[in-house]
Amino acid sequence: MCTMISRRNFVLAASGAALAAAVPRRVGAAGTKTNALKIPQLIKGSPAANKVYQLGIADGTSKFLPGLSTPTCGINGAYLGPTVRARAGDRVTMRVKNDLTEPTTLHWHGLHVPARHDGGPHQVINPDQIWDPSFEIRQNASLCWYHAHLNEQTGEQVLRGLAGLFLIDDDASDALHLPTDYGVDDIPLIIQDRRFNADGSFEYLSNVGDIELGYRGDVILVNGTVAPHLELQRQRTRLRLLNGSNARIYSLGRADDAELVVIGTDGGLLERPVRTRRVRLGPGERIELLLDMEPARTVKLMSYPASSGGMGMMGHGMGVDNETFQIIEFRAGRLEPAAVSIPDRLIQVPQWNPVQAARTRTFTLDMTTMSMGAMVGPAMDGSMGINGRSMDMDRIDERVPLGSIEIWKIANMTPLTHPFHIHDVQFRVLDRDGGPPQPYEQGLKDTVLVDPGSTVRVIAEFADFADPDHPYMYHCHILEHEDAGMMGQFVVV
Ligand SMILES: [Cu+2]
Repeated sequence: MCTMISRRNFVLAASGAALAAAVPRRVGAAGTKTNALKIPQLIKGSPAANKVYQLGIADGTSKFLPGLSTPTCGINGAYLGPTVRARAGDRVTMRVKNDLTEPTTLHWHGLHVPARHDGGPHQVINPDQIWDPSFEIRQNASLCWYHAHLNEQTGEQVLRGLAGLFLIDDDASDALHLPTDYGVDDIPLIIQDRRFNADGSFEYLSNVGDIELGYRGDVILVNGTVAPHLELQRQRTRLRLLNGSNARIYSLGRADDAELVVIGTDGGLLERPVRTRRVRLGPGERIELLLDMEPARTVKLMSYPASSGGMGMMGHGMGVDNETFQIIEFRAGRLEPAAVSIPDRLIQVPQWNPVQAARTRTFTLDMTTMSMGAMVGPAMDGSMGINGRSMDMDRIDERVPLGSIEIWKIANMTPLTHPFHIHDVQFRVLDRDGGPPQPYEQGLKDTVLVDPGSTVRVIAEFADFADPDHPYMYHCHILEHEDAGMMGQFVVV
């Protein structure tokens, strides 16, 4: 059973020195023994005009560390959930049963669905209840995901395991003959970091930095596997990565320093493959890679300090995420040849011209205990917010006219990088401090990293679902920040 901790009751009174000391143990490979990567079960829904997916949320027990059991939560299993696979144009019903002893929600992160079906903080599923939203898949082939989104409890429920992948296929993607054989040459990788107590349970909010910096763990899990390896069966493998961590930002690269081949981001494929030595992936973001393997080789996917690899960035602020560690090791099995070469062009990514925008809204991220250049505090109410206000379930912050194209300008005056997520839409990143986004960010996205002192502009069309009564969320995807109030609500009207 998940313990209830109200973020708002957690006293935030840290000095800079206390926070520096609060950065947890360094991520270490726990010995040299590796484990075969677990692959989440794939569910395709009942083969009817309306595909029904059964998702049962329950408590469970997982084994991550030798000789220890960890109380966890999962969907159709002890930890994490199955991969939902659907197709653009499908009508789907998600039949979600809550067998926990506490309320939860399930949000379809990245999906364009009516707000009342979005699974945000207002769509509470009480214990023993079934919630069965039904919607049409109206978007590009992409790797989306689902996770708990209960107000002030998201961090802990996701930490315990309430997350899974949502794969969408479409004709344009199929025509490219990219690898799509799930678990064979199309490999999901949910990257998370966790800390453990001596009894094997997850350690959470034990540390003053857990809220202000966001939770960091010293053990990396991929699909719930500690120190994973995977033996590849094809010369070419598609890797679909989700940063499912509460707060950690990864700067991904190969140990041999060869380039990564990026073909997709949050909301679908890029226009053409991007070759780069580093990909920065914040909480909630996804990336799709193609990995070509040669016989008898090993490829190690690593995370590096943010400022390494010629990224020309300052890092994520406050000295966080500046470690080097392994995520997963790929080994060459008996490799079947790839059918086709990597296409030069992938898809036509929708884009909107800034002159089409009806208006620009500004969202300034606030941490009342921190400001640029100096630590101040203790905070008046220990809260975090956007535009000077903390999340209020009863307040609608923005009203967006149906069908309008808008620019949302996200300004970060805090000393930490924040991943900003908008529900309902897939946006394009226009610019970061007036300069272009990274090449691998130039596709449809729903989450974007905003660095300290930086301003990012995104553009989106708010189509299809007007509803004055049910809001969508926008928020920081550092789950501890979201739970502390760095979230707001908009309605499409
Ligand atoms: Cu944040």
